[in-house]
Amino acid sequence: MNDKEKIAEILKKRNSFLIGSHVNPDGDSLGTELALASLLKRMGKKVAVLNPDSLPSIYGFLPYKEWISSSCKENDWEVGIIVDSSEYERLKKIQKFFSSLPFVINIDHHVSNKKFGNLNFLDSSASSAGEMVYEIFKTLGERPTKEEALLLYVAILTDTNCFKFSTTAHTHYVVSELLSFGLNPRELQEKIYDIPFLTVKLLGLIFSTLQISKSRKVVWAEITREMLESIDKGRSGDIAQTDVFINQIISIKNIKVAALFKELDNKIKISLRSKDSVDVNKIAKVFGGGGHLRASGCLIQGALKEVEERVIGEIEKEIGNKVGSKQ
Ligand SMILES: [Mn+2]
Repeated sequence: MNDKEKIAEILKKRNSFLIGSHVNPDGDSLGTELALASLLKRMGKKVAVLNPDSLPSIYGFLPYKEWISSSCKENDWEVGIIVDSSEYERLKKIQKFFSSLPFVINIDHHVSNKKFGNLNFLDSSASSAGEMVYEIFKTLGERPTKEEALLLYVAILTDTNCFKFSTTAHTHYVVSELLSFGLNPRELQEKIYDIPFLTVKLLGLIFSTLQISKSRKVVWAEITREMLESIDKGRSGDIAQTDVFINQIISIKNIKVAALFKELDNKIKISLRSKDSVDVNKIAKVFGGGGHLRASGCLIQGALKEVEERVIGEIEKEIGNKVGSKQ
């Protein structure tokens, strides 16, 4: 029996399941855990879903989101199922609800998974945990409902950033099956990726500050307080979704690193993204920040122009070192 067949047997035989996932929930963790919870409820099982953090507002349209909570009174669950989490510690404050359970299933697609479960169903070639859970539906011979298909589609859509990353022929095969259950892909993409009018206006101002370094490998842009005030009249402050801007400028052809400098009260918030192998986590660490290899950030005290000069200098130095070390 392979891992998904073993999981299918456990889902059939056991009666109560506690499902959970990582901090900062995303489309994959939410879609996967809710689809699995819905399937188990249809099979007549007792199910609860736990997340350490609350639901981001863009996922407010997901069916069954009201099932998610951040703690539970009972501790007599027969099986714990943890999805989309490379290590136990990613569960933060809900970890304690799983550590006392007699059996834990770990379903994940991260290369770095620590195999913390009693049963580990791992596939680093899968685009998302959602793609893997669809395999469990198939193994059980269960056709997803329209709501379950929507949840699994959202999981795959968001983890591949609209099918740009980690997408294989198998991913498209699963998506084509999910769409056949009556989903409207354009409507779902709009709900997740369309941005508010004021954000687009601000994007216009930010683009006008775009600069490129001498090496033509680094691009950067600014969000000043003045811009935010002129667009938003100080109303919400919520329009500067940094991810939207930085994801736009990292898509510029032939560059390696993108930086966005946002003016706060007496500090500058810097977001960094990279393509190829430049480690922006290392650069952020120089300034007391951190994050991931290709996405990280830091906070620096000082005036905008002076901070820009220091950070861009450090990025150019890191790119220079990389080129040097290859020779
Ligand atoms: Mn994922």
